[in-house]
Amino acid sequence: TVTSAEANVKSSLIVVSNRLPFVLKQDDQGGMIRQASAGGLVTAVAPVVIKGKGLWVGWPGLHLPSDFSDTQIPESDPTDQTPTAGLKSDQVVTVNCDPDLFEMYYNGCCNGTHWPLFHSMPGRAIFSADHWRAYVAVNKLFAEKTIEALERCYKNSTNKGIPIVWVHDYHLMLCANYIREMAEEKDLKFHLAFFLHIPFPPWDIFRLFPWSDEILQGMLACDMVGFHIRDYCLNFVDCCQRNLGCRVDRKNLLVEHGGRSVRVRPLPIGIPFDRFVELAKGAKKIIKTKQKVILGVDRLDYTKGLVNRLKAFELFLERHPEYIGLVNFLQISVPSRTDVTEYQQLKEEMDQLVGRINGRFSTAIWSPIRYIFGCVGQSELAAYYRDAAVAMVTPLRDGMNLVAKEFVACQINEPPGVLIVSPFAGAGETMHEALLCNPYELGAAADVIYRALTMPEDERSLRMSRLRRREMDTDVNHWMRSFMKAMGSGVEEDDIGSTQ
Ligand code: ADQ
Repeated sequence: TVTSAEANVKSSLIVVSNRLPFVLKQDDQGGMIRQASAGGLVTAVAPVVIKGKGLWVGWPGLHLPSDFSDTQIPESDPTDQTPTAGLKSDQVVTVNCDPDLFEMYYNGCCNGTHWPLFHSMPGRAIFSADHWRAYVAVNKLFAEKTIEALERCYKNSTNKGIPIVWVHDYHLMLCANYIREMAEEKDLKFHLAFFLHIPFPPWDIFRLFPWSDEILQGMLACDMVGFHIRDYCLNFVDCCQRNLGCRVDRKNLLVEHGGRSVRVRPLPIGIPFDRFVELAKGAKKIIKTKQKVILGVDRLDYTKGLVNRLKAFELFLERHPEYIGLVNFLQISVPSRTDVTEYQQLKEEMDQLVGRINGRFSTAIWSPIRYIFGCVGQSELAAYYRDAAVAMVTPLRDGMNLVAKEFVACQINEPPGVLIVSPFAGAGETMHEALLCNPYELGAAADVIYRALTMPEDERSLRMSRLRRREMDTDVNHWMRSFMKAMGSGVEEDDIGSTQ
């Protein structure tokens, strides 16, 4: 008999994402090693895949030889403690693709077109038919591999429930449609869902994409389509009605398509809250100055509003020279998409801006901005989050933004610090007790910095305790449960992993 938590996962989960939850690397002996990744998404999703004997379909982070077989994927290292350690190699389906085609799909269509367009920055988007063809081809390839995963799932699993296929993000918006077509030919039964991690733009932006109908049809092949917040759901519903002429129900968030009723759901993602609390409790102190620290942590991406943030800080120093020598801005930027020109230009712009502001305000013993360009470890990050007086999370546009949530989780000291968040991030919609700051309006942003630095202790405590309570209650495991519930699949508490 099947006992314990496994019995409670009624359906196997097949996750389809651009990247696998680990990367494969060639070792010195010509063999292959698995290097785990520890993001919050993986932490929550991997245990459900593992326990339900599901599978994960994705690109392994390197281009494999064309004769590569998934039987060559190594098992995880016995010392591996990460959530994917229990994912057996036969639960993984790699997508291997011609490097030139992958480049046009990934840097071309995904990051060159969809990323800026979906963040409502059409001026930065490149519209190329070649890139689009590559996107179509790679989405088909992912769909073929998902069918392989479904067949494997039927063969291996003892679960009686119908498997759930869960496709992730803007890289794979066409995939569900191909999966449905290919599966119909083979008479495979499954539930199909999609989740978008970035915003879904309003219709007048979305329609600029020459193949926008195909994108909608791709997503509408699902039984359920999830977004972080209701506004993105409504944008999507609106586009389905205006582009495709679908019948829609805005109140209940339903779209009729192909004789089916597609559910559209807000599913705001959370973080592994308890894990960040533990990290913050154990992290060594790094910030040792008496100066108050204003913190920024982001991928170096033009959507994150880094240039505006530094300019707002410059204006703050101009208006409040009494803070010279008393406050530091610490910006930690992790390099991202470094082979894309837009990102190289942003790096240069940031380097110059930091230099200019530091040159303008520095004294012999103090400089206003410290700028770390690199990835910092989780424990170090927790120490910065814990000891900062203010966190500025001010993207120009952002699906959710996990940094805002990680900061509040790590604010374990009394009195706590202050969170400043942009209303144009999903987090700005849900984290009501944060100070709102429009990053486009530099004067107002400078005033918000002043307000954060001068906020009375009791107000800081009240705001932070409410923010922390909400993030604790709606952590990433809550998100995973909400997804399974929205799919109508019973999952017991035990099946969603502990995040510590
Ligand atoms: P991202 O655009 O990557 O995610 P975000 O949600 O902020 O943005 O997540 C970034 C992650 O990277 C955080 O977990 C953070 O700790 C980490 N990170 C950032 N800078 C770092 C550094 N210098 N060193 C180490 N770690 C660093 C996309 C969407 C978001 C959405 C998420 C999840 O764009 O809007 O919240 O997916 O759905």
